[in-house]
Amino acid sequence: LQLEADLRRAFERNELSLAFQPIVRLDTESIAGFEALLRWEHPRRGAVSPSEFVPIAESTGLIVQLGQFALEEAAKRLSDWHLMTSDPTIFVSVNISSRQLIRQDLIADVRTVVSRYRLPPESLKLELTESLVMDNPERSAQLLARLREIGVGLSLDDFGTGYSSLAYLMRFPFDTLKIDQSFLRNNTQPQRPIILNSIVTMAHDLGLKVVAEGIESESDLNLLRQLNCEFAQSFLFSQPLTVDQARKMLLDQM
Ligand code: G
Ligand code: G
Ligand code: MN
Ligand code: NA
Repeated sequence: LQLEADLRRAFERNELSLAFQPIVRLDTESIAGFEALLRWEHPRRGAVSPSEFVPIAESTGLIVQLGQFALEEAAKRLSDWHLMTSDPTIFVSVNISSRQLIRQDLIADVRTVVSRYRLPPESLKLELTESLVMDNPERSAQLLARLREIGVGLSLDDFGTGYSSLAYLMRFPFDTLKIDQSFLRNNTQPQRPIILNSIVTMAHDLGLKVVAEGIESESDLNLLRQLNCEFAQSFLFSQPLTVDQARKMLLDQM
C-alpha cells in the first residue's frame, strides 16, 4: 500500500503535527485545556485525516511510533504553555486507540514524558473510548489503574455511542466524561434535554467532570450551563488550532 509506505516516511519528513482544539470552561468561556489532534500533511494528497491513517497505523504497527510522537509533542507544548502562563492547571488530552493499549508500552511512555517535561501528571490526560475499554475489559482495567497511579487524567471519549451503562464503565477509573457530538449536532429529538440532564447528573454523582462535544446552538449552550456541565469543545468556540495559534489564544486571555 502506497499510503502505508508514505506514512512510514512521514515521520522523517516532518509531515506529522498536532493540532490543538480548545476545551473551554462553560462558565467563563476561558480555555481550560486542549485536545491534541494528529495532522498529516501529505506532499501530494494534502491533508490526510487521522480517521484514514490511524487505522492503517494500527494494522501495520506504526501506531506505536505515532502514539509516541503524539504524546511527546503534546507534553512538550503543554510544558511551554505552563511556563508561559504560570498556570499549571492547563491540560492537554491525547487520544489513545485500542492497538496502542495492546502494543505500546503506554505506562513507560507516559512516565517518560511526564518526567522529561516535569508536568503535573494531572495536566496530561488520555482519551479512551468505551469500545476500546470494552474490547478487553480486564487488561484495560489493569492498565488504567496503573496510569491512574502515575496521576494522569483519564477521559471517557465518545460517550453515548456504545451500549454500556455509565455504571458499568465506572469499573474503570475515569475522571472525565466526554459527551459524544451526536447528542449535540443535527440532533432535534425533543427528549434531548432529558437525556443530557440524566447523563450530566449521573456523571456528576459519580464524581466525573463533563465535556460536551460539538455544541452547535446557543440554546444547547444554555441548557448545558444550567446543568453545570463544566466544559465544552466545539467549533462554536474554536476549530483545532496550530501551536502558534494556541499560544496566542492563551496569551490573549492572560
Ligand atoms: O480531528 P479529526 O476529525 O480529524 O479526528 C478524527 C479522529 O481521529 C477522531 O476520532 C480522533 O479521536 C482521532 N485522532 C486524532 N488524533 C489522534 C491521535 O493522536 N491518536 C489516535 N489514536 N487517534 C486520533
Ligand atoms: O472522536 P473524537 O471526539 O476524538 O473527535 C474529535 C473530532 O471532533 C475532532 O476532529 C474535532 O475537529 C471534531 N470536532 C470538535 N468539535 C466539533 C464541532 O463542533 N463540529 C464538528 N463537526 N466537529 C467537531
Ligand atoms: Mn477525542
Ligand atoms: Na468524542
